[in-house]
Amino acid sequence: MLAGWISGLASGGHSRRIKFQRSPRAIIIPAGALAMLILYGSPFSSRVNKLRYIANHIGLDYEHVPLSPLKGETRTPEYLRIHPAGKIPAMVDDDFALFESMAIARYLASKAASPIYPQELRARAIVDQWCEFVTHHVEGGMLKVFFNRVMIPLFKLPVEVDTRSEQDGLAWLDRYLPIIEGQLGEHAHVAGEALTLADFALLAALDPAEVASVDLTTYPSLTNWRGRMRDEPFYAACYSRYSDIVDAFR
Ligand SMILES: N[C@@H](CCC(=O)N[C@@H](CS)C(=O)NCC(=O)O)C(=O)O
Repeated sequence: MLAGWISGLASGGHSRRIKFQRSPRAIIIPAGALAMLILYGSPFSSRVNKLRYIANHIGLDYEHVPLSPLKGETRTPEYLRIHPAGKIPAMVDDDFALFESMAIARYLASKAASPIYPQELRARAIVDQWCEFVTHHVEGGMLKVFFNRVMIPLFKLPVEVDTRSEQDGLAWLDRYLPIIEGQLGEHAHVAGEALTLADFALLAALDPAEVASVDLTTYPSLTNWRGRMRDEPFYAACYSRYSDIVDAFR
C-alpha cells in the first residue's frame, strides 16, 4: 500500500491533511476524509466553482479541498495520480477518480439523477450543446481577459501581459455573449425553461467579469438571469461574490 499526504484547507476553513492510499488496483482512495466525495481545487478557479455550485444545488455531501496550482500543491505524486496533468478541478468519489470539469459536472448530476442533466435524448443533447458553447466560447474568452488583467499582475506571474490574447478574449465575448443574451431573452435559462448544467457553467464562467472589468450590463437579460442565479442558496454557500475570493489575495 502506498501512502502520501496533501495539505489542504477543508471547506469549513480548518487546516487538515488528507492521506491517500493506493489500492491494489492503483486507484487513489482518500482516507480520513469526512465525505466520500471530494472536489479538489482553489476557489480562484471558475471551473472548480462550477462544480461546487452543482454539488451544493444537488445537495451532495462533499468536501472541498482547495489545492492551488500556483503553490505547487497539484504537482505532488499523490495528486498526479488523480489528475495526471496536475490541473484543477479533479474529483474523487469513494474509489473513483475523475478530472475535466464538465465530465465531473455530468457525473455529479447523473449520480444524483438530477433534472439539471435530463435523461431524455434530445433534451440532454441541447444541454450538452450549450455547455460546450459556454465552455469553449464564453469561458474561453473570459479566461483570456482574466488571465491577462487579473492573474498576471495579482500573482506577479513571470510572463508579459499578452494584449493580443486579452483583445481576442474581449472579441470572443463580444461575438458570443449576444447569442446567450438572445437565448436568455426568450427563455428563463440557458438551455430553455429549466435550470440545467449549462446555467452553472455560464454562471461560473462569467464570475470573473467584475474583477476583470468586463461590463455585462449591456446584456439586460443576461444581467437579470445572473442576478437570479446569484440569489440562489447554492451560490451563497460558496461566497457572497466571486470578487471576495480575488480580493482576499490583494
Ligand atoms: N478543461 C479543463 C481545464 C483545467 C484547467 O486548465 N485548470 C486550470 C485552472 S482553472 C489549471 O489547473 N491551471 C494550472 C495548470 O495548468 O497547471 C477543465 O475544465 O477541467
